[in-house]
Amino acid sequence: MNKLDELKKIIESQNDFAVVSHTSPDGDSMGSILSLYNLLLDLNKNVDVFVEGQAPNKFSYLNGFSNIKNINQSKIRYDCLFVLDCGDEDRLGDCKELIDKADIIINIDHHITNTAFGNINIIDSKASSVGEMLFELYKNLGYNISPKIAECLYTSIASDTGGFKFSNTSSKTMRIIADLIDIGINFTSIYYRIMDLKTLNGIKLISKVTSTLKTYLEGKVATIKLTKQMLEECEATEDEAGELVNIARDIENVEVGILIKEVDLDTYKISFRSKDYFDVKDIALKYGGGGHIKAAGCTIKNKTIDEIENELVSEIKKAWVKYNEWSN
Ligand SMILES: [Mn+2]
Repeated sequence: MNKLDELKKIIESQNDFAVVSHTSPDGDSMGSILSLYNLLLDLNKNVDVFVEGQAPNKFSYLNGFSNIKNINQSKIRYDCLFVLDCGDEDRLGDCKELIDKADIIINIDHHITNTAFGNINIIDSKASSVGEMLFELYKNLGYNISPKIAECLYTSIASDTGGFKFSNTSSKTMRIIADLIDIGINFTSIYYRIMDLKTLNGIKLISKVTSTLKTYLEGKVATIKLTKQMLEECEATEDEAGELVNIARDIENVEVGILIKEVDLDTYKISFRSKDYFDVKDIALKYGGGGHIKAAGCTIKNKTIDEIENELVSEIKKAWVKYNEWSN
């Protein structure tokens, strides 16, 4: 039996389902789990959907959001557990105990590092998002994608593609989006909520962080800083402000943007972003971090915030000799 038939048989023959994703769920996690929650309800199944801690309020417009449970509200046993957008069992946090409570584990993910921990593993590292995979899966299984489900899937795909601008956005992604729009969803409102809407405290935090802006190397490098005190003063969490490091990168003529974030006493997390060509991964690697050419990060301890800033700028200056751009 192929995986699709096996999956269909499980969905049709079993009754008690649980659905979960990784800790600190993002838009893809939230959209994926709630799409499947709504689908299983449409199929008249019993289904519990779980998030560790508080589900991010940003996604409260999704149908089923208010029915999300914490692990202490789970049943003793489930016939089947769906784990979505989660590379390994440890990323489930305290929801990991669901693994032992379910007879069948179905693992659906797009992380290349997925450990295939399920009884059935559907993994596609080329998919932009789990939302994109689920759209195809629901279609191939012959299930109806209601507007409620379509809103969830749109949320997943728009989130993981950064609003359809990351390189994981394929023509297939956009065809799926076209189909979701045809189902009849308020995509402008959803897009706005995911990409642009911020809390007042988030904006206050952006204002504080932006006031620390400095530029170096003829304006090609920009740094900004985030301290614990700023978070306390604004009563904001970092994600209420969006991707802060992008503020530095997105300045005209800046090639490298750096965010230096205080996480603990004498411990700082550094995020690097480059715009066109500078390999920031090389800088992060020097400090035991890693990442990609245009997005990388590392942690630096036992130095002051100013020492870190000066050191990073001089490392970047040294590395820059390999780019002809600098001699212009
Ligand atoms: Mn994802």
